[in-house]
Amino acid sequence: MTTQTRIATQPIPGQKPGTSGLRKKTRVFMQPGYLENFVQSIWDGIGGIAGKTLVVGGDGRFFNEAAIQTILKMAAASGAARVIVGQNGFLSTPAASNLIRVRGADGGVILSASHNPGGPDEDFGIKYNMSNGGPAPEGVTDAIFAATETIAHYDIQEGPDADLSVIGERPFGVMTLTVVDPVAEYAALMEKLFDFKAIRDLLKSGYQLRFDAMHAITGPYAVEILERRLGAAPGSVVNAVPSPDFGGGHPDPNPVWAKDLMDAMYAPDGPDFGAASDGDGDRNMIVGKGCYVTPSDSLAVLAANAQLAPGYASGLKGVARSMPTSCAVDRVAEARGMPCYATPTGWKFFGNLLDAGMATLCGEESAGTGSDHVREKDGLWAVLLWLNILAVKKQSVAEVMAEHWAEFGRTYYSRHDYEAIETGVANDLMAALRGSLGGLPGQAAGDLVVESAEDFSYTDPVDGSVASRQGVQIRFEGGARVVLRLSGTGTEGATLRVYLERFDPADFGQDPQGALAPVIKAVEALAGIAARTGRSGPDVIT
Ligand code: VG1
Ligand code: CO
Repeated sequence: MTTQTRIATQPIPGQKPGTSGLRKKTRVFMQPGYLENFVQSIWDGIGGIAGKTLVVGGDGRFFNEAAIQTILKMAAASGAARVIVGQNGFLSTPAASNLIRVRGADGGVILSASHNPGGPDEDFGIKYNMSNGGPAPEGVTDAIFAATETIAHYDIQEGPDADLSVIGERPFGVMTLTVVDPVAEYAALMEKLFDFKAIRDLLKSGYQLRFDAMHAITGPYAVEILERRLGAAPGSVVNAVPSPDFGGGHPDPNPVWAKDLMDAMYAPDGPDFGAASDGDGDRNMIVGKGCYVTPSDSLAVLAANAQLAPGYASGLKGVARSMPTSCAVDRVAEARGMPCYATPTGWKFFGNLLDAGMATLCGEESAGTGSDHVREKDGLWAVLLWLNILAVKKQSVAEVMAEHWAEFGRTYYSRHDYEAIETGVANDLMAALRGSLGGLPGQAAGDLVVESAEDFSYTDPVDGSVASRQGVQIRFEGGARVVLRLSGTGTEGATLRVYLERFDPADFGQDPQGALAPVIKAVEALAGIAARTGRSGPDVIT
């Protein structure tokens, strides 16, 4: 027996979605009514869910299944027709995006705090995706936030939890619950896009591969695709079993948090190809034997070579990058005569370009790359596209990079993060910098001279919507650039991100931090980071 109950509630401050949904400490989400208020506000913000079909799943972190049970009971109480859930509540972010699309769902709820650690004292998150499979655009997240500010009650079904362990279809209250294999439909899509035979032949030839799933959601996907379908040696996928706290680590695929993989790849007898993905499976890191590929360079290489994979054989309609991502891909686009768009940080800004057929490939410097096959960035997809390219070119990762730089030049790039700064200090720093922009052009900064300075504003070429204050962008004479913005995914204080780049047409062998030293000095002169924050250097350098 199930009964619907209407529970009186009141607005809870601070439920404003950031770069990628609402992210808070797990204990905040576990407070009575906190999740319920936000979920009801999603339903209210999108105009109700009566008669609709939703996809629901998450990255398996602590509180994942409990949150899904609440969402199912709230979907049933608000009259949803059907909810499709991954077995045991598991779905990677790109797999959820794919399911929304292939099942013709009206939308989906994805539970994840992505690259942030998980556990009772770490982070949790929730976001809503639209019927195209992509993150809700700002107009929708604004409506959801507005609903959180006026909420007076939520509806929930009482009674037992749903059984998510058994695949199949059954009633749950008034709606139908469909529990699916989280991997099957995603793996089928990958088989359509890539030349599995060519990759299988490469792996059969003694090629050594190591994929670090970082105890996160991609483990089951990578084991099925890389080991079972493509024949990588058993054990090639490491840390393959998802754990609620990611083995106590940061599921963030970069040289800092995936240090074990980096060490293995730089060992004398290391594997030929290494990769890692993040908590919810939408980010990727690519590293060859003794050769780390920055995400911005990876995007450029994929843009230059995607046509070697069957799914992209007819070429790319265009490419897009987030504004702080390096301009390496712009050079590929220019050489190949394709349009290249620069959007604000966050995947939601790519959706319209992909839907309109204006871009095929998109990417962010934060290790996210993807295409129009879904409407999220996709970690395993990037790994498979790389493997497909390597299988066709019959080159090592280092050879591919050398050839790429020889053709397009090298854009040295790095991101410096200052984490958990006091919010007031971070806001003051950005405000002072914004206030100074008008006077900067022509001014010296360290050994460089400012060419232009702006607070980035984006007008969506499809629907005309405007996103302003998206980060300070300063260009220097001679082609260097720095971007400063505050993170929108953190849960403690503020994180200042400083994105540094310098183009070099000829000298490809430098250490990136050395190559960027003049830019680092210039940004210190302009923003006074050390003096304002009291920090002697960044907490994380990627
Ligand atoms: C970060 C990255 C951004 C990415 C976002 C979500 O945002 O910089 O590029 O889209 O995380 O990634 P911010 O606001 O902290 O800089 V994930 O893998 O959450 O889905
Ligand atoms: Co992620």
